[in-house]
Amino acid sequence: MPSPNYSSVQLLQRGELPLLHIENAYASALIALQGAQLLTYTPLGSASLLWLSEHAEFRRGQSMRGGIPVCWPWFGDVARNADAVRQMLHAGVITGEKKAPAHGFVRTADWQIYSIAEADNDEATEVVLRYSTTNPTLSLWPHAADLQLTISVGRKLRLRLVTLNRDTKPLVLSQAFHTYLAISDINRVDARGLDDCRYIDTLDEWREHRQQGDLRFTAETDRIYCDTRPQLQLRDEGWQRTIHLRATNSTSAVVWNPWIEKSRRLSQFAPDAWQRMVCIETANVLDDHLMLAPGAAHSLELELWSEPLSP
Ligand code: TA6
Repeated sequence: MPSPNYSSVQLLQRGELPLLHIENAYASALIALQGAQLLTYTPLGSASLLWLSEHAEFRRGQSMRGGIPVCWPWFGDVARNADAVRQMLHAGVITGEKKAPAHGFVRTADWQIYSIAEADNDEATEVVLRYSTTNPTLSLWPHAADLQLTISVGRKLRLRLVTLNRDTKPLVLSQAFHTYLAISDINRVDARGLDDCRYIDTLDEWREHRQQGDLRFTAETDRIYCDTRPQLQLRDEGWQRTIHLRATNSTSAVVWNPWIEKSRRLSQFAPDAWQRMVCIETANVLDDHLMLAPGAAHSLELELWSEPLSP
């Protein structure tokens, strides 16, 4: 792997994993090459926008809890994905002979550095990572596709995940940026921009509901919002900031907080960590899954930034 010789990028190792550390005039970030997983994003003079578990383990073959894991080519439990998404898996998975990992297989795969660029005016550092479906993942999902994740670190954070169908038949898949946001206190935040959206409550036997107003967190929350608007916000009274998420080519989003009981069952997760994080995961899941013709490409994009609360 080329050792990057850029002033704002350093290659380092943590535990078993190679990481890229980015530091420029506007922000710093940490990216694990495994899973192309962004772990931290900290604008200059601000607290990190992303939450990373203090118990995160940097081990091969295991996603770290936090940052922005990439879920692809299915979301969560594969059995809960659209039929057309599930039918893309190897027959052994459908019959139960083979186990399919939650959230697909690319978040624990080795991605390659394709390019690193520093904007002339030091506005942003852009890292492009690539992954191509090859063995052993073909044994789970026997299709040819290339993934390219572009991560731009500057005043704002920008992610662009391009899927190219390199196969001779259509691809059907679900995907998500599983974004863990850092917050002051779960009792002092609310999610906005979801008003009047229908959502599936995975904790209420996947029944459909409709969001009334802003979403405050008072218990375990695990909801899949449909027909979402491009702009979502997480308002944080405690840290006097609003985190903005702008999604492109995505009209579904998952909102998750494990609360007390589930936190006790989660790996890499302190018992009280539920008070300091919320996931808002912009996605293409359920009816919003992708159908890509041979040779076609799709770009899932996310822009993330924070602003002080308006007085
Ligand atoms: O964020 C939605 C979700 O599917 C939750 O149900 C929970 O399982 C979470 O993802 C974490 O998944 P992970 O496999 O990373 O532990």
